[in-house]
Amino acid sequence: MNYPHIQHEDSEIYDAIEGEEKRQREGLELIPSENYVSQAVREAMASALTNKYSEGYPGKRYYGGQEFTDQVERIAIERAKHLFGASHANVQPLGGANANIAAYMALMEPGDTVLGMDLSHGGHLTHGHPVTYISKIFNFVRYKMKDVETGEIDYDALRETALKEKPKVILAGFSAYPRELEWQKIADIAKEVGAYAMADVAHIAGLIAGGSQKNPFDYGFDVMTTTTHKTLRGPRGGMILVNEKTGRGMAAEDAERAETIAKKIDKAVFPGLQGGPHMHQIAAKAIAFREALQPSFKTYAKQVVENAAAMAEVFKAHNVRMLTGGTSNHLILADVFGSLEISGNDAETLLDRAGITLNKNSIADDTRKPMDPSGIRFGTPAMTTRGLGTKESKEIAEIMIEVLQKRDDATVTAAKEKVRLIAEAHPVPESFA
Ligand code: DSN
Repeated sequence: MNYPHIQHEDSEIYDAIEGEEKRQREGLELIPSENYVSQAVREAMASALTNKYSEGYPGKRYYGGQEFTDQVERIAIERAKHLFGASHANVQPLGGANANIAAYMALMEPGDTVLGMDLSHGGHLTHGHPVTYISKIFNFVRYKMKDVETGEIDYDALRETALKEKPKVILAGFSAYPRELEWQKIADIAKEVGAYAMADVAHIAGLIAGGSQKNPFDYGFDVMTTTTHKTLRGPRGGMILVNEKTGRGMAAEDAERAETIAKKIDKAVFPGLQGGPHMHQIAAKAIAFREALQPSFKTYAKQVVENAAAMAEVFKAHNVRMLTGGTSNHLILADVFGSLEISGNDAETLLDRAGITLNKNSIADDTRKPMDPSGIRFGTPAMTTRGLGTKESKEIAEIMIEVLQKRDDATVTAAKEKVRLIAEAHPVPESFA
């Protein structure tokens, strides 16, 4: 993309943007929550829609001049519903955190309880980490994995906790869990204790949309929250979806229940939590949803999972411990401190020097500090967008292991050149239409 006006008017920012463009072009992006969007998505983000205030919802706004913004938001809503089989979509959340907070506000009163995944077992900050304000408003209790070597969730303990704590919401979702959840078991427990079943699918939304992972709505979940910029490959943003086919009662009762939830969610997003929606971002979401509705997105989602499995194979062959023993989705959590005697932070820095970007990550019940934990987390959504397949995935995993084992300058320099050649041979595509 060219930025002639920025270049002419603000060279400091221009240099930083150019630097980032080059970094993304020449390196390999393995942060599992990142991706490359199409030029069409980027054009929408830079469009005149950024100038507009549109508080409210299509047909019911607090400002004039909404002819085109209404059109954009209605299209985004319809595509989102279609993509996930939802009865309602709110496409206004500015990010995943906002989507989660708005969903909590819609489904609960202050002081109510949420039963969610333990944060050190793959949950997310917005699932009630003590550093967040939301943790002071709602009461968060936890479930965990039964066995960190297989990733199996302790569903019996989950049920017992649900019976004891009587949560208003059972939250299923994660930002560092490499396996698929048993959605049905969680939905059944929610039904048994009269809780809402909420899934935070931020990491796997694209895999669900592409048919490579199960859709929680097919198992009776009430609400899904997600970001739009991870595997879904859209602009940075969030979204909340509602399901009317929960099977909790007769179809008409379920539809009424879903409608009530939908109204509460819309109110919670605006005016409850946010002001004017970012209409340029909503247009970009609509474009990404259209891209995800194409048959080629199914191929993409399948390849993301196959590439992650190929990388896990290499790590396994080198006896590097992976939490849950491997992966069934797009990400891998490796215990590099336990297996290679290098901390997560040092591994991140070393691989950065070799042109491979990933993130340090705590592992389950980590005894090390979050800024220098035992693990690294990496994944395949962005590299798969570049057209890399299982052969290159294995090659990259081998490069990573060699760098982490040897750590000397010559190895890092040689790795960086290999990475540059792989990246050069697989430029980021401009279009997925
Ligand atoms: N920061 C995101 C991630 O990397 O998973 C979650 O919000």
